[in-house]
Amino acid sequence: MALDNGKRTENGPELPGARIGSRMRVDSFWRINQMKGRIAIIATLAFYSMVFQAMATDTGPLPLPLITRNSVEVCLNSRYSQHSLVGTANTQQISNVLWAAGRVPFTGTHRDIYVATPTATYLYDPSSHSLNWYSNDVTDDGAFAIVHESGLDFDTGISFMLALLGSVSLWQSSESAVASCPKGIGYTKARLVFGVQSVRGLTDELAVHSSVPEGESGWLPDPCTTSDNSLEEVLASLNYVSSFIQTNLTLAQISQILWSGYGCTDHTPSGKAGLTVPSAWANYYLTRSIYLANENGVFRYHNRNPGTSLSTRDHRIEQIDSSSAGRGGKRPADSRGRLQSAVSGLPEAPCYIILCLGSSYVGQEYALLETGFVAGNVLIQATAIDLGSHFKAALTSGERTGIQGATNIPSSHVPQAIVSIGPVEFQASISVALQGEGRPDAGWVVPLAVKFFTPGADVLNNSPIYEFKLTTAKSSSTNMAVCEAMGIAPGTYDITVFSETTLMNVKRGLVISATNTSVDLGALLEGDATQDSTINLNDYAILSMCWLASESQAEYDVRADLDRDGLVNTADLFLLTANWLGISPVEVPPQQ
Ligand SMILES: [Ca+2]
Repeated sequence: MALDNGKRTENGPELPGARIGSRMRVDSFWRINQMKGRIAIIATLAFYSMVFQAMATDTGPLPLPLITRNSVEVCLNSRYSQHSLVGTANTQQISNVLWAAGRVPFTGTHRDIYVATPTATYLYDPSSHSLNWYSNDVTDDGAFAIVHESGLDFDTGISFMLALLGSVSLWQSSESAVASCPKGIGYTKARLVFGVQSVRGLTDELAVHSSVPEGESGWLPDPCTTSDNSLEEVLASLNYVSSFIQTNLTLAQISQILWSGYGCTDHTPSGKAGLTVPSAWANYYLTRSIYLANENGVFRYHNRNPGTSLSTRDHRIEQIDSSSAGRGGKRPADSRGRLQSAVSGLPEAPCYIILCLGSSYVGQEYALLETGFVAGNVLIQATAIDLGSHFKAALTSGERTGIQGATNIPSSHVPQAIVSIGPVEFQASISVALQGEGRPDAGWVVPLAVKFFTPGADVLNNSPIYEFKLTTAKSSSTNMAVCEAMGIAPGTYDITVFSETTLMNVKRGLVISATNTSVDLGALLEGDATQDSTINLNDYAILSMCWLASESQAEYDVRADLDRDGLVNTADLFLLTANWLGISPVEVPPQQ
């Protein structure tokens, strides 16, 4: 939907004219983002630092976003809306909020982010973190406002949610506090209004515990309200992915995800128990209509007890069975395969959260915005605990009924979006040094067996968790043989590596926690031609059988050509004798 050709109204500024500015295609946007690991945070922020040292005046670059060190969890727990917004914002405050708004994915074809200030309205460019003048319309409410095109409510909700968390994070920083409220009544565009004013401050006080006794069906452990992550660093590398490791979530992970999405805080607006998301008029449109589908079945999330009273708090799940939908016949508990069949483009994931609205709320802007709020929180919380998320919105009517049929969700609860959640497939860049001074470039291309074990494993006898048969390439920058191991779940591993004629190296206690972790597995010791884990007379026998043979001759045996230069000679003998009586595995010192 294009922006209206509107003019300034009595209620607030319009964004006249056709939409302008850059649009990123969803595909390329996320292909780029998937490549960014946590390592890229430093590079990203350093880039901003170098390019945007100058403070913005009215257009141009914004300052580098401030890193507050406040955790995702404490910001979620502390969030609340203030409705009377005043004060004057500086560019640093606007920078942090807009940067957060622009970091998050969108499910439609485009998204433009505008900011209305007391001076003018600007179009924000997330790729360069800068402002372009758009119109002379000014905000008539608060210090500034983020404005999104109407009709893109789910995507707007995601962006607004992360933007306002970015403002909450400033509550404990070198900047003055920034309060917020999603507004829009009387406006033709969705807007999130900010004020610079006093706030309650951050709190890690947990307001809710499961009403179900521990260990019983429906019980959820207490969510964490603190962590050592930093909201801005998590935002810098959001795990928005469409490929997951099919490992089921723990109950602690499920508890944390559900609480982040729609859990209670200790804020009490209008006598109602506040949540991690804002809700227009404290209506809480998704009450009792958030469902979780995992290996054990389908569950409804309850944040109220008893019933739906909005003044109450709870944190539990209730299993949905065939009777809840008024349908005959019991379906198998695990609905995930049926969901994948029912919804086009739904990734295979170990866990789905289905965001529904009651029939009477369907199509209402504020209800739809709220589904985006929930999705945004789930994405940032999942990232903070090393999980990834994916959104599927704009469901067709066929997909909606298909979801209801697959899960036994009541027909009065209309699915609006599905959030897929699971461990992210991480990648390890493996590098080893190869022996042999005369090794030609082609000799750096060798087969490499790489195995990942649970820490403390007997790596010669235990079964690995992952096993890769890779081929190396020569890295000209490091003079190492390198290769990539893909699809690893985050965790701590003992990693082994060996090639056709080398002993096995092992490096223990390696933490795979970023989307691309570099692992230096040391120098592989040459000479184990027989691959019996020791370098001895058996290996010498193979070498002596083809002594002085070149690769064009029939007696040449590649297993004796340790430096891969096409000739079995003294260079190979020296390598064998240098490593004489060596035994696998060779322990490589822990990574620094
Ligand atoms: Ca050789």
